[in-house]
Amino acid sequence: MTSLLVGTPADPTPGDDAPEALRRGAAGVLLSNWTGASTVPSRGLYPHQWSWDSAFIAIGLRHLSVRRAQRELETLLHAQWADGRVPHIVFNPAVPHDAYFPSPDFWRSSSAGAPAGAPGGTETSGIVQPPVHALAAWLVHLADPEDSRRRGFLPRVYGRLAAWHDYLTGPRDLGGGGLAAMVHPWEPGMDNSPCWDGPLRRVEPAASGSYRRADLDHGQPSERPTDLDYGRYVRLATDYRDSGYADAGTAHAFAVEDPCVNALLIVSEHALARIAAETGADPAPHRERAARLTGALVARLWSPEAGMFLCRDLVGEELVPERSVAGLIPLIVPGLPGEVVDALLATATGASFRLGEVPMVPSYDFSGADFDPSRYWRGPAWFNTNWLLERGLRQYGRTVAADRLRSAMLAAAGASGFAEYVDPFTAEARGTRDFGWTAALALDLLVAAHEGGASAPATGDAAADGAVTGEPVGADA
Ligand code: 9WN
Repeated sequence: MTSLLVGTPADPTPGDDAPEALRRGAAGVLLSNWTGASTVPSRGLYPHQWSWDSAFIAIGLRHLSVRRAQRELETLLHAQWADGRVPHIVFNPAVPHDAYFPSPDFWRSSSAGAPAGAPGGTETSGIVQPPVHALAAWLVHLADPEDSRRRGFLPRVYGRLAAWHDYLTGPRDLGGGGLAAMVHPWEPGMDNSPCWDGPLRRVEPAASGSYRRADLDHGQPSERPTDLDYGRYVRLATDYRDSGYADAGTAHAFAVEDPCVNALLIVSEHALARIAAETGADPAPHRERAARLTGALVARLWSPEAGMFLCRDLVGEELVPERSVAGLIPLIVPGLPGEVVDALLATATGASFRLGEVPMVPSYDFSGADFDPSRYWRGPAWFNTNWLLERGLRQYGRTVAADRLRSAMLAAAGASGFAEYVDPFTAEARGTRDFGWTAALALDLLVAAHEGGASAPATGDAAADGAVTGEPVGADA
């Protein structure tokens, strides 16, 4: 197992074997969740390949095996549809259909016709997840640029990543304001966020006897979405499927612009500019698109009153007043106006999120009416969102806060058995254990801690995109 370990080991204090134990534990999860072509988030609860999970997993896997990390992303990208969408699940044909719901016979991707055009030979879902992939591809490249060049990794993925971003900024610009919209609560990756309660109220749930929830075979009902919400998820997915997965020219009962999704799109667009330059293509269109998206993000989703970004409900045509961690994640976006950065940092450290006071930032406002420390995306702290915040803090020069968050995450990852998420007050394990991105991102933070910064090495023309390169663009306040 350890033969897959590459790079310098973390620098343990004499007599302290905690970093090495954590490294071995994280590596063990990634190795046992590997299926031969990709990594499952969890052997029990999520036994297929998930889109944004795979991107986060590749970011950690690159420290164990660059080739596996490349393969992880390429397996996902090979399931890309003709219209450019990257599906949120790629199904493993060896796993029985009743292991996860909705299964391939629900999505029927192989019969989705033009213009969506699912690939032949692979069963997938028909919705998407946040675009972390170009960022992941760039970080995987940086882990061993020579091997990457020798194997032609970036030239192989560049076209698919560019088509993915074209899909999000084209057919998915449902609001017409330049941002990508999500048409199902599973798409922004924070399924059960209170941000969706208002928009979901308009949705008639599917009849409860028409499907069977497989998630309750593994998760505690008190930690999972309610049956009412699940019925609404099923209704929305059914209607989207029955429209032929059409984006334009069809009525969407649910359509939202999410700040985390769009912040990730911007950072990935900066990464795409790097990838373009590395492969001999023109980076300028990507830089221009990143700048346009940044302007649209601030114009459409920034709320000076809330001191953070909010989700926009495109059906109700209003900002959703709920404060979720998604609204802090734009800290990863380079070049935000100074007053926006200052307000975001004040909100992150204030009563709603208590950065620096609690071990990890919660998924939802501590003082919100719907806060619940155990229920899915309604309060618990997740490792991927905290990893993003850690990079954002570091990008804007808040090194002390970033270092403190990193230490807390490393402690929580190990102590929780690489839990899917943790109680935001105590960091006690919640959800499933041996979770892929928790292990991967812990590994990434461990390497970064050893190297004394963010985990991606600096590459030159930095200050414009610190979250991509890991270089700070501000100073500790
Ligand atoms: C639906 C796999 C996924 C994550 C999501 C998380 C959860 C699925 C579910 O698990 O969503 O996609 O069944 O609840 O919310 O972020 O990608 O880990």
